Amino acid sequence: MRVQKGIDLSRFILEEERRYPLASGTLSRILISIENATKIISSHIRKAGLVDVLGKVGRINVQGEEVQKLDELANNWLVEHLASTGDFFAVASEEMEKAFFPANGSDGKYVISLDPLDGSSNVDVNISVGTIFSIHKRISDDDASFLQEGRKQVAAGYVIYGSSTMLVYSTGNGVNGFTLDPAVGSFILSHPNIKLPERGKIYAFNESNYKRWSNGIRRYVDTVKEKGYTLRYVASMIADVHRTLLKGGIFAYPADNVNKNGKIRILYEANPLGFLIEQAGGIASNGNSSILDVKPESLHQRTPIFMGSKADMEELLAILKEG
Ligand code: P6P
Repeated sequence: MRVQKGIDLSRFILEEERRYPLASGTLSRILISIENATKIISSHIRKAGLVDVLGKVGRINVQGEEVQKLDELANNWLVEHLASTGDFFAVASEEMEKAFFPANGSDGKYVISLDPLDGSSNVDVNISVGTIFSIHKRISDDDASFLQEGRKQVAAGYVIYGSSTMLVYSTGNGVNGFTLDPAVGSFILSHPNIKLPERGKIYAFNESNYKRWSNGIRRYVDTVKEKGYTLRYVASMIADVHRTLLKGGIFAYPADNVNKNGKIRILYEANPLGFLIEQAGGIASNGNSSILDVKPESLHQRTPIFMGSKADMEELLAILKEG
């Protein structure tokens, strides 16, 4: 679809829907409900230091992590907004141990997996965080619909609350980025048809884990350091992947002798962000195969993850193959 900068997200979504005469408009309505919920989150994050939304709730979530106040608020705003559409049979979230089945969602055609506020521990120190979403078609009357391969996502995207608030998403026809204009409260197309550079001289690995990595990972990092690559690591996946989408290079969270299955969750981190990376011409892998071909076995399953520029990823995967 030919797109021009400056159109707002709502019009872009509706124009994209027009390409599918059989479209019922449900997916468009869902994307607009995500847009509205994330505007509320953005507004609260922008003034977090002034209102009582910083700090911890004093509870540990299903991940074994301290729940931040904004985690809980972001989850509640999103789930309430999405449940009210009646379009979701079920909602899964990093913040909820089990899937939620909205009362008015019994005829819902979709299920959605959410990371309401990825990297939330960074909010207190004003580092970028984000909301990540992944949408699949409903194929069952239970939570098995969430356990589909990432390649079957009908839409995936994120909102990054950074120096500006941006929504980046794909329905399988490329990746487009929209910047929130706070003056008018609309997301405006600012980054049409995002394509990853073929190579980027940036590696985003938490190198403090070096001693815990396999020999292959260490060999790759040693290689890129020799080639003069720059290390950039925010410890907020959304920020690291957003930069990778625009500047190239690789974001990775490998398995190590502490996180034996990796740290990143398949359903609401690796799959949606991997979908965008592959839609933008990059590669997203668990080290052995495309992450989008992995069939998850549980809602909060973790995975080793490597995603980024095609040339860099091919070199990494070749080194990992050597063992
Ligand atoms: P580490 C945030 O908690 C997160 O899930 C990702 O956003 C981020 O990439 C990763 O963990 C950071 O983990 O162990 O490097 O601090």
